[in-house]
This record gives sequence, C-alpha cells and structure tokens, in this order.
Amino acid sequence: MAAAQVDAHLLGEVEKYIKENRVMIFSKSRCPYCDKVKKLLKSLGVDFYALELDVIEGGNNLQQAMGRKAGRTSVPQVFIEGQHIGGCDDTMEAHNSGKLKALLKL
Ligand SMILES: N[C@@H](CCC(=O)N[C@@H](CS)C(=O)NCC(=O)O)C(=O)O
Repeated sequence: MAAAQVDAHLLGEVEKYIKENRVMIFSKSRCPYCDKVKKLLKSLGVDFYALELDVIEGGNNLQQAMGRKAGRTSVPQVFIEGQHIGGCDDTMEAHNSGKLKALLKL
C-alpha cells in the first residue's frame, strides 16, 4: 500500500472508533492523565471505550492518525458522540463547567 493509502486507512480506523463508541478515549495504559479521565467517568457511572495505544499493535501509527483528528497527539483524547472534548485538562474543565454532564445527558 502507498503511504497515502496507509494514512487514509488509519484515519478511517480512528473515525470508526469514534463513531462506534459513544464515549471514546484514545489512551495509554500507563498514562496518569488517562487514568484521571477514566476515574472521573467511572465516578459518573458512564460507560466508555478506552483504546490503549501503547498496548495494541500499530498503536503508534494510530496515535498519529488520531492526532490528525484531534489536532494533537497527546493522550488522552476524549470524544463524546463524535464530538472532540480534548485531553484530561479539557475534560476536567468541561466537568467543572457542567458541559460534560450536559453532553453525557446526565
Ligand atoms: N495536559 C495534557 C497532558 C497529557 C499528557 O501529557 N499525556 C502524555 C502521556 S501521560 C502524552 O501524551 N505523552 C506523549 C505520548 O505518550 O505520546 C492533558 O490534559 O491531556
């Protein structure tokens, strides 16, 4: 496959994860910021799917593709119903402002 095709394929995979999971977290298993977001969502009783990019095969390439969708490659990156919320700080801020609960319809 040519490089452009690989890129398009990876971006498609990222979009599929976002589409198929109401609350989607691109995560890493040993990232404290990812843990913080997961803990918050658990405390709210919200189901989520966390893709651990450091555990899956090809995670590094997928992380780069995720970065094209999120505008940055750091983890976590949170999407709710297809909407990009951002990283840990953004998610905490959305929680503090009440935006998170509104988006999650809590
Ligand atoms: N301020 C960021 C901090 C996130 C952060 O620093 N994440 C680290 C992992 S703990 C990261 O993405 N490092 C680069 C990498 O793992 O590729 C946030 O609120 O999400």
